[in-house]
Amino acid sequence: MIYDVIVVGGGIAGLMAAIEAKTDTNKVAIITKGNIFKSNSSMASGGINAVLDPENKEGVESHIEDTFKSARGLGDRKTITYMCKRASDIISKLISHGVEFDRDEKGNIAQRPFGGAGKIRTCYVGDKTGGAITQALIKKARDLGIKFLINNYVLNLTTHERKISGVICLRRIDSSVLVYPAKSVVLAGGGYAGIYRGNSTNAQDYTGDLIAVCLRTGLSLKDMEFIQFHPTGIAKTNYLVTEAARGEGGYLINSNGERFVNELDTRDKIAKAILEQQNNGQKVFIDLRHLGVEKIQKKLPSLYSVAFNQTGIDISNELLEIKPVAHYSMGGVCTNMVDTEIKGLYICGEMAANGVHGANRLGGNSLLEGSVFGELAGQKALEYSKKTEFLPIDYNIVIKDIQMVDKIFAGETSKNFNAIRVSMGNAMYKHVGILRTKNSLVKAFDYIKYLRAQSYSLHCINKERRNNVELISILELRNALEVSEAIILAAKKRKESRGAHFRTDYPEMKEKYAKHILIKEVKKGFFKIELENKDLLSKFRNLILNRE
Ligand code: MEZ
Repeated sequence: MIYDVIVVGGGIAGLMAAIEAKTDTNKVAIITKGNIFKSNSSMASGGINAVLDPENKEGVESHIEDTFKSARGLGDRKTITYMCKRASDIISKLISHGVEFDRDEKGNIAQRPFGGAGKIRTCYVGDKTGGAITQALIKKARDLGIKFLINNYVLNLTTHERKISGVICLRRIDSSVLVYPAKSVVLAGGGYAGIYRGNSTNAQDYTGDLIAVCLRTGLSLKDMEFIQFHPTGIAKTNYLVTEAARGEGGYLINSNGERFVNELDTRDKIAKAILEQQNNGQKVFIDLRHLGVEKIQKKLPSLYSVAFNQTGIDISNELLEIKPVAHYSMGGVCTNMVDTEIKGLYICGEMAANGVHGANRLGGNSLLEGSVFGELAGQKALEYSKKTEFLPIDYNIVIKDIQMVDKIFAGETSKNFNAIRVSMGNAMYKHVGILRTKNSLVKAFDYIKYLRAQSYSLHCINKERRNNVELISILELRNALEVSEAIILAAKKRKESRGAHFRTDYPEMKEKYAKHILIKEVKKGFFKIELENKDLLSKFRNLILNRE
């Protein structure tokens, strides 16, 4: 089957893109590697930021300013402005697609306070906002006749003269390598915070597969060192304690019962303050007892039941121990809004480094970014598909992918992919976590290099081709290790502290580093890493603009 537009990723950005790209006559498909209901978007529980009245110029301006300030000097004003101005219309569009936001007594959309925000602007559906939005969009996409190609793992992209021509996938059901030709492609495959396995809110397969695919396609990565640690994961299980818990009035306290931070500060500052408490031997808890059981059950019903089911704690009566956990990746593939250096290829959502979040993202801006830039990517992909033809598929890459899969099945191994995956997550959390030093980064680099070498001698122990979980895990692991190396290299290069990147050996923010770090794979396994030279980035932007 061939499709005019293929979207990879079933989170909010991918769904919005597919819906925008669909017409009565064209063919649009969404490819996902797993369960469509388990995207990371559905984990962003607390809400989506928007100034609802577009005439409220001052309100929109303050959203722009808060976002820009939070990005710590690495925000792109043009992209941020576009997103904040589009927010009100996006909320209306989501409502028309079936999202039922919570309302106040007067019937207006209710909003709650969120961290780093000068004004109250976070719209929500209880504490299941991301889940509610993605469910409505999945239904809308189905009604429009968008095809869901689930359980397809993207191996590579094919291009012809730097124009997109198709997507190469591994079909999980029988491990066969397939090519889906397309006139245009949108990538919205999520971020890479799942690399911090065992220390992350992300679903465990959010480990940057498509980011590695983009590296292999010759695209540049940007801001890879900026991993957002959400201040509050349940200490026992890493499950997200939504920021809405603090937005609704929850406190953070230590073992002495003392509050030690402004709970509505930005996430980078709160996560660091919590870690400092823990390093001083304190445990840290979220205290919601004063909110009362009625408010908790109304505003935070999922947290109430999850906390009880996972830990036996009744949050209306007891303290819940928390710890910071990897939650979001600010870095990703370098884009200009949604455009890339490859014609017909658009990138949006968490995997795009479009400059909206810079060094630190505001809570509630991820669902907004996903929907706004998903919408734009879908519109652009549709327009492009109308004026182009299907282009030749590069079968050299397809053959190499078939050979790679056969090789993983053919050999024997004594190594265990799961042990390597767990070691990777622990090493990244320990050495490339909230606090970093040159020594910790060098240690992490050597270790990841070692694991990377090991990963190339991994083979499937189970040789059955139907639904082989091992095969996907090995491929994911190789990608994750490649992305880990990029994170560490960028973190080593940034000899300062800024936003979510804190170097204890360079605790100050430095003017010299008010720049992005760009990474490109120059040959298999070798990265070129450079501090952005303004000309370089504007050259890249011009390249894209001149094409249009
Ligand atoms: O934007 C987010 O990451 C978000 C809303 C998370 C949350 O705490 O609920």
